[in-house]
Amino acid sequence: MIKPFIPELVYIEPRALEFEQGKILHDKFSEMGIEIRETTSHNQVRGIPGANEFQKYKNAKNTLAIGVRKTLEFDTSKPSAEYAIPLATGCMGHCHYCYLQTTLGSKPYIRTYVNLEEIFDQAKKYMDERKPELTRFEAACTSDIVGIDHLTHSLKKAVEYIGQQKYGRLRFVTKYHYVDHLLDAEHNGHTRFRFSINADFVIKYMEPGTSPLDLRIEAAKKVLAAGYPSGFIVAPIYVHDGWEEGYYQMFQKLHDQLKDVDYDEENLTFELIQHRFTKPAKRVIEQRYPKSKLEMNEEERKYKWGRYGIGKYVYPTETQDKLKDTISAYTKEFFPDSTISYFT
Ligand code: 0TT
Ligand code: SF4
Repeated sequence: MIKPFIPELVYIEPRALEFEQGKILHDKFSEMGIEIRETTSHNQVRGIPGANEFQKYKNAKNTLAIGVRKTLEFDTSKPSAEYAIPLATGCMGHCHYCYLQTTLGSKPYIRTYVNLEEIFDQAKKYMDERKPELTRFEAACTSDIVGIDHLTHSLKKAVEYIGQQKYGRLRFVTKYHYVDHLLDAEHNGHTRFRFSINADFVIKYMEPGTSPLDLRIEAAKKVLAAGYPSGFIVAPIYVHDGWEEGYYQMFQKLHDQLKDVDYDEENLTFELIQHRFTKPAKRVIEQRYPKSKLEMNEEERKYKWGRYGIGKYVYPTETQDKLKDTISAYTKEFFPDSTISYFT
């Protein structure tokens, strides 16, 4: 069975020790007997071991850098939220299709930020600008934050901070089941806790290093019981032999496992995201996961212009409609009172 993430190597910026969180993390990892090295900047960690690029990439995913977040301007995060809240960057998972492979470029190591108060103050500014409209913050744009939070508890602090904010909402998504420390957080119903789910084929062949579906659903049950507004992200929706059956079984299983939990289905959300890739991503994926079953054939896709001029390949309109209609119908069949937030 998969174990909670423990880094093999830790880097720390000297400045991080000026923050409470930095000190806590430093002491924790030194007590755990993990090697801690100094780095001048969490953005430029050097010397991650590895005989070749492949080894270096693997080792980077087991390396944690503790630093001070300097860019306090938040990215936007359509369609899931107004802003991306930066608590961490990087992930120990090895999902073949993951967009972090390209967005993090040559820096796939995991970073956690210790200046939480500054980050929360910035969030407050965004909330103040928009009130009385609610402002939603997505904490899972640049990492699987739940997967590392058993070590840092920064997500838990964010949940409790947003719990106090009349005009703020927090959300994140995960493929991990290490949720226990988050169950007693004072969320006040302001955090939407989502789990990423997929057909067996996708999980089996394309999501190494993540928790199996059964454990994600078990964790979702605990989260529902803890009163969190919850949801599921079906992503990436990927066309493969027998996909209709595969996604149907996924919904069937989800329904069977949730049916004895007492929760408000009207407050359950589903987000549907079709598979997409960019040309640069395809090159990186083919290098890092050469045996992957993930097919990225431009001829079978539709090109969609994107931000910063980097377009992505999505499914052709007809396939998109089929995916959207089919998965929406399953959602309605098994969870008739739930809401589908979007298909993208
Ligand atoms: O392949 C990933 C795709 O999934 C992206 O197009 C975003 C999308 N996505 C991911 C989504 O629609 N809903 C989500 O909840 C996400 C998990 C979070 C998210 C990430 C989002 O909603 N919008 C985004 O723009 N991102 C990413 O954050 C993309 C960009 O790299 C970064 C900063 O904006
Ligand atoms: Fe990427 Fe999420 Fe997989 Fe981590 S769990 S590798 S963030 S897709």
